[in-house]
Amino acid sequence: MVFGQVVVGYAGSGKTTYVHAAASYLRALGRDVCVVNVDPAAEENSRKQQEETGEAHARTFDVDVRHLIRADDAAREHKLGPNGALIYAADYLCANSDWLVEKLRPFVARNCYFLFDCPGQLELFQSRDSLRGALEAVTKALSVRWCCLHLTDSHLCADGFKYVSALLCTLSAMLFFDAPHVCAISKCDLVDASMRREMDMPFRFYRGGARGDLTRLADAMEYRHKGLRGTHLAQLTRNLLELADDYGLVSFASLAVEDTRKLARVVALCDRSVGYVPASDAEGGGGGVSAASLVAGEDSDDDDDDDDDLFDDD
Ligand SMILES: Nc1nc2c(ncn2[C@@H]2O[C@H](COP(=O)(O)OP(=O)(O)O)[C@@H](O)[C@H]2O)c(=O)[nH]1
Ligand SMILES: [Mg+2]
Repeated sequence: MVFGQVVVGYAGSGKTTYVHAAASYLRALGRDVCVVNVDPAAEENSRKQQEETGEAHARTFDVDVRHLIRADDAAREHKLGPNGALIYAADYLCANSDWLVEKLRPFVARNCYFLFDCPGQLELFQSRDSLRGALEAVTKALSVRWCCLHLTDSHLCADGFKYVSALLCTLSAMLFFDAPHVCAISKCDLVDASMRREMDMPFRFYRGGARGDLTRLADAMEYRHKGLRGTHLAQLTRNLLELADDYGLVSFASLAVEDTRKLARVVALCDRSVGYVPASDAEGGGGGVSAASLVAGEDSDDDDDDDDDLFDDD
């Protein structure tokens, strides 16, 4: 049995940045990692990112589905638009999932921990003939135990409606990924005073997700958006928040890739969700950080956003 994370979330939520940061962190702890790109359209993204950030090199993957099929090639060959090409490429990957299985097999033999960087288009996972089918084939052939790490960009918390739709997106991923789920709000380092002022509730509330009374957000939105109260939209928003609350499914860890403590906690939550005990923990600590102790920290205290306390007092 080998273990891994399937990292999903909207485009731009920080998946690619996270998988590389997590891989560096895990390798520094002495864990063998295999980073897999499952996005046939990823090159365009990484080129764009290189231009934006001035990075010298595109980030590399140990296994890359673009060596099997690239969305831009599919677009050229079959005269498809960007969305059609992506769907074609995902279906092609599913039909040729043996290719992926064979590419991953040597890493399974090394007992690697897998980090799958997925496309932002979650609809590619809704059909069994698409990326979901490819993942199922890998799981079956190689006995991988996954958790699904779902990233939600922190800026979505600054708009109640966007937060509600992000919650729904997270819940919908839970429906079609038959695996334990870990949810994190990414880019928490960008939550500054001005973003907090835009939020209807203290930032901690959004991270707490279903652990708080989510309908308090509906109250706050109705207070802020004059004219919302009594409308169908207000009722729908409230009902959706109640639904998320009732099922108690969603709560978010906080993530900022440059913050090793936050990164380590997310990794530790993923480990715990699949029952993975890193060798360093099993042997009583070793040189690494104990996943169990980090998760215990997460459970016992929201201490990783000290300034939230200041904000709450405002
Ligand atoms: N400030 C900050 N920026 C981040 C973080 N994670 C990702 N980003 C930036 O968010 C943008 C989108 O990230 P990317 O990993 O390409 O998102 P993806 O489309 O989900 O793979 C890039 O410009 C990243 O540098 C983070 O933790 N903090
Ligand atoms: Mg990406």
